[in-house]
Amino acid sequence: MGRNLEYFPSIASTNQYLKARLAQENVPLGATVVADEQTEGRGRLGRPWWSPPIDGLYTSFLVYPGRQLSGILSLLVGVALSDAIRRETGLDPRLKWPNDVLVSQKKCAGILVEAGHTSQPWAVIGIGVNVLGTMPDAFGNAITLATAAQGAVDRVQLYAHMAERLEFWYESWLTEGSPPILAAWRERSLTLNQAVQVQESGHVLFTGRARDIASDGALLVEVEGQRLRRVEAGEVSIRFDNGSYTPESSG
Ligand code: BT5
Repeated sequence: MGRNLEYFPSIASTNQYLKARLAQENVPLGATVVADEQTEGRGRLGRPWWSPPIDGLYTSFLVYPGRQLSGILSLLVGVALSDAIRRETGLDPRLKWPNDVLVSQKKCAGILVEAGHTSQPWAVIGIGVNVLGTMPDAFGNAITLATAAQGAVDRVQLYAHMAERLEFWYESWLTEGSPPILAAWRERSLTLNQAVQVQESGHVLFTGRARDIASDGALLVEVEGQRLRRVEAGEVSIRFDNGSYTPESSG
C-alpha cells in the first residue's frame, strides 16, 4: 500500500479521483492518493465529509479483492486504522459498526469503501481522519486526535502506520480469511452488547441488542421475542445509559 503514491495539496475527493483514474487506465494494487484538503469530500450516502486544509488526513487506497466486495473489507479497514491511531497517539480507538472510529466516544475518523468492477472487482478504500486542531462546534459528536491525545500528532507518521497496517491486514485476509479480522474487530467494538436502534433513510426500523457480527461482516441484533436479525446496511445508533442514542452523524 502506498508504493504508488500521488499527493495533492488540494483535491475534490481522493476517492473520486482514484475512481476516475480506474475508469481510464490500469492502476496498480495498493495505489494511494493523499491530499491535504478536499473540497468535495464525501461520506456514505453522498453525505459531506468536512476536509479542511492541513488539519486532517484524506487518503484513498486501491485494492483488487478478487471477488465482489463483502462488508468484511470495511471492518478490516477499521481494524487497520485503529491500529495506526493507537501506534501514533497511544489512544485506545473503538469501532462503531460498520466503520466509524471513535476516541473518547467521539468520531475521529470515517471510512468509505466504494466497490466496482472493470476487468476485475476493485475497491477504493477512503479514509478521512481528523488529526490536528479542534473540531468546530457544529460537529458535536466529532473530535480530532490532537484534542483527544492532548498533544501533537504527526500526520506523516500516522499515514505511514496506516499504509503499513492496511497492508498487514489485507494480506492476513488473503491468507487467513476473516477470522483474525472478526476477532480484532470484536475486541475493539463499541457496538457489541449495546442496546441499538437500526434506521434506514431516517426511519427507525427496530431496536434491540447488538450480539455479534457474522463472518461476512453483517451485524447480528437480538430483538425481543425474535431470532437474531442481520443488518447489512443502514444506520445503527448506540443507546446510552441516559436513554439517548449516539447520533448516527453529526454536524
Ligand atoms: C464516513 O461517512 O464516515 C466516511 C468518510 C470518508 C471520508 C474519506 S476522506 C478520503 C476519501 N475521499 C472522500 O471523498 N471520502 C473519503 P458517514 O458515516 O456517512 O459520515 C458522514 C457524516 O459525518 C456527515 O453527515 C457529517 O455529519 C459527519 N462528518 C462530516 N465530516 C466529518 C468529520 N471531518 N469528522 C467527523 N464527522 C464528520
